[in-house]
Amino acid sequence: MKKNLLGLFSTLIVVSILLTACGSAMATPVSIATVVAAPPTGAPVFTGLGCAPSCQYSDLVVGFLQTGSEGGWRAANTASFKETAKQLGLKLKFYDSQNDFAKQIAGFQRFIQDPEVNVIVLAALETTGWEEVLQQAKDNGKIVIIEDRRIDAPEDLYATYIGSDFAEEGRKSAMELCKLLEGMSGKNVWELVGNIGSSAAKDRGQGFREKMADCGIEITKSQTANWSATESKQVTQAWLTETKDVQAIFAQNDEMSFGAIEALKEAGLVPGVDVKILSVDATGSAFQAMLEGSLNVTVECNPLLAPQVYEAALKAANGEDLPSWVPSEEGVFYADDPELQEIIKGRTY
Ligand code: GYE
Repeated sequence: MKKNLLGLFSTLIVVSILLTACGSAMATPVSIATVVAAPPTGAPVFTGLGCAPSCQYSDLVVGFLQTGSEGGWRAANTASFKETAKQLGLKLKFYDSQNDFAKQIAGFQRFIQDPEVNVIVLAALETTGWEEVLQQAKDNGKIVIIEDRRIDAPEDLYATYIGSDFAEEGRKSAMELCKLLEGMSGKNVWELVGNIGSSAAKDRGQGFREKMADCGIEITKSQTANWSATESKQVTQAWLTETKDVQAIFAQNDEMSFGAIEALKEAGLVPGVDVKILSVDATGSAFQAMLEGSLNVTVECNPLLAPQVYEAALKAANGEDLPSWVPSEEGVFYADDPELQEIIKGRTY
């Protein structure tokens, strides 16, 4: 018996040694990365609010840190949050960061100190600089959700990110410009960039560069115009004084394509014909520009994110686990699409 026990015991030791060896062997190479990326045990980042597991939208007080006003996309995004909050009966505290990063951090800290606020939603002006306030928010039991623009911070400091795959928008943009420039000798492209430091600008540019070589596109000029039609007109005018050897413009948002279109017209060029124009966002104004023929293609970026954000906030409030990223569904639209008029009727922004 004892021998058997001894035999059994030694077998157990061997097995456990083996197990630990396997466990650590398996864990070490793979687990570190994923552990940082997603909670290993499926445990929610936030343990829920006092009303969990039966919190309602009326229990949520959301502090929303918007970037500031930039154009049609931003206006639609802000409206989505304000209107959906009314529909769901949740209290929304809206903070306009006026496109100023320091003001956005200050606004974040204000919501951390606000005893009424239990959810903080962030549309980040910059990708970095958030870890400290995120940790403070977590220590104060505030649920944090990142919307629109991703950030570079450990994912266990926020409940989830809801927004577009900007790199994919950049890849799509390059592939569409390749089609537009087919058969053209030159493939010189000018890039109008969003605000430096934002994930939208970084990732769209990176995605575009991943695909542009497929058809020999060259970016011969690239500069920020801060999502603005006024600035992009000035930038394009300056470039046109240097050269007119451009076959296409990649505008990282609709507004910047409108400024470029104006500059080309004033320089005696026909936008959409002499110079192909592609933008990202697909707001109502972009469809108008396509109807006029001055914009050739627009790659969609969905601004109506509030319903998904509030749904995720309620799940987090009830202690439910959330995926680390909820990407948006998006399309591409063409000026030469015979259905364009019909498509426009169905658009809400
Ligand atoms: O493309 C642009 C806005 O973050 C996706 O910001 C958003 C971008 C959008 O100013 O129009």
